[in-house]
Amino acid sequence: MEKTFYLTTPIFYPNAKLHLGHAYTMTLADALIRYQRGAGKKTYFLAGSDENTQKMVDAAAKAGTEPMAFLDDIVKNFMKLYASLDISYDQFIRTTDTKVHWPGAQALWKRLDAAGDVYTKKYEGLYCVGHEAFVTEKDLVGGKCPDHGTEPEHLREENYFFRLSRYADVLKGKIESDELRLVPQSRKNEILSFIGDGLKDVSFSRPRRRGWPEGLGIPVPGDDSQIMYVWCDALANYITALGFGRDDALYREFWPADVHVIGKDILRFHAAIWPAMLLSAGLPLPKTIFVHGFITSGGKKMSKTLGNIIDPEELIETYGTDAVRYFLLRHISPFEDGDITREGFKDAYTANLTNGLGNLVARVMKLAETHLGESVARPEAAPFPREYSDMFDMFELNRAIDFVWGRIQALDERITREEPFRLVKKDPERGRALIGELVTELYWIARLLNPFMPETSEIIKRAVRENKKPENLFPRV
Ligand code: ME8
Repeated sequence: MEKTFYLTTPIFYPNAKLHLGHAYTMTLADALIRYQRGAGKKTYFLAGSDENTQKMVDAAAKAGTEPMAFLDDIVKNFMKLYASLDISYDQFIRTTDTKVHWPGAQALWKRLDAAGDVYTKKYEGLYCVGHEAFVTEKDLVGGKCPDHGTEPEHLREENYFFRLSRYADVLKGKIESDELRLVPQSRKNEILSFIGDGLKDVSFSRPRRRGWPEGLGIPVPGDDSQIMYVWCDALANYITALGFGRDDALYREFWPADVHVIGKDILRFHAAIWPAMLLSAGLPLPKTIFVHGFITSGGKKMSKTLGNIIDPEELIETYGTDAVRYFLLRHISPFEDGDITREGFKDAYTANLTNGLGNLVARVMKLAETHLGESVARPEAAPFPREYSDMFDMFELNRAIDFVWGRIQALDERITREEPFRLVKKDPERGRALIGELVTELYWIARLLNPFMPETSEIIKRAVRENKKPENLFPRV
């Protein structure tokens, strides 16, 4: 069995605060990595921000702040949100980091160039700043980008191009054979059909922008008048963070990535452009790309532009970190879009956390505290049930947490059926044995909950260790 596990997340644009959609990506990623850690792997979890962008410069101008200060501020907010969500990342990479990120991005560029895959071309086209990508007339509705509601800029430039077209066939083969595995199957089909139509070479640099501050945008090696296209720059983060092009100890240990976690909007960048760059550079491809759907609110993609944002901080303040993690992981399918309403959230909280798990922990630990002299033996090192592990391997995290809830329910039912509170009075020895079994099962539940609700898991484990009923876990809201 492989001993290491490297997981990456999209480096989000720091042009606005993150919303529940971003929180969703990070929570899925965190549950996956905690599972792998619990299963004994040496893990590495990367997060970051994608900073060399026009949209950030625009947002800073709008806020009346100097761009670099604006960035620092927003990045602090990213980290604050990750802390309140209990995201256990190992590194936060910033693409303006000239020491950590730039050497590797430039080294990668040089490899593409050496492979003969970089050439210059005069280009004219429509550029959507929202997407940070060229778009075509047929992507527009009424002359505007339907996702961002903005008119694209007309650009006429001389750029460096990347010979993406060259890799279409190889890529297709690798995706078909699952050498580069795409999860779920529907995304695999989608990208195969996209690649099957042929791939066009992509513009990979931009002329250095007027109005951009010093330190924004990675110079193209050998041509200071150009900076790297933001996606070329951003995708490289997955290896530059490991020290590619500077000090590659981590790179040697962890690359290729076990999984890139992404949302469905950035599939083409990750499953076409990025692996083609790696092929061109002669580097190994990531093993899996796991593509989740969108969080919608009122049936529409949650997004700043649409103004239907739910602020994760606000939910965390009201319900607590683990309640938010619980909801995102259990009540949203990782493969499809899922709608979130504040009412739905509250109902699930009351039914499954306050009345469900919280109540169960209180009942079992009250019995233990009252009737057991000492704590019970704990199933500390037993391997996870096969079914549960398989669900993680398939990225079916909602099913894995359903599995835990199945055991919560079964334990509840067992208490109702076997009435330990009566039995312990009638036959103390058998009663205590039964209570011991209930506590052992509760400990199992805590272990299985760890990837999803780490703090709750720890509180339950401690309660069992100390043989003491904990404080109310999920107070009524
Ligand atoms: O694309 N539901 O950054 P970005 C679920 N910088 N997930 C959502 C979401 C929603 N409503 N809205 C956003 C970029 N996301 C690039 C990435 S990676 C080398 C560069 C999440 O800030 C989801 O993970 O636009 C999506 O893929 C990502 O945010 C887009 O983030």
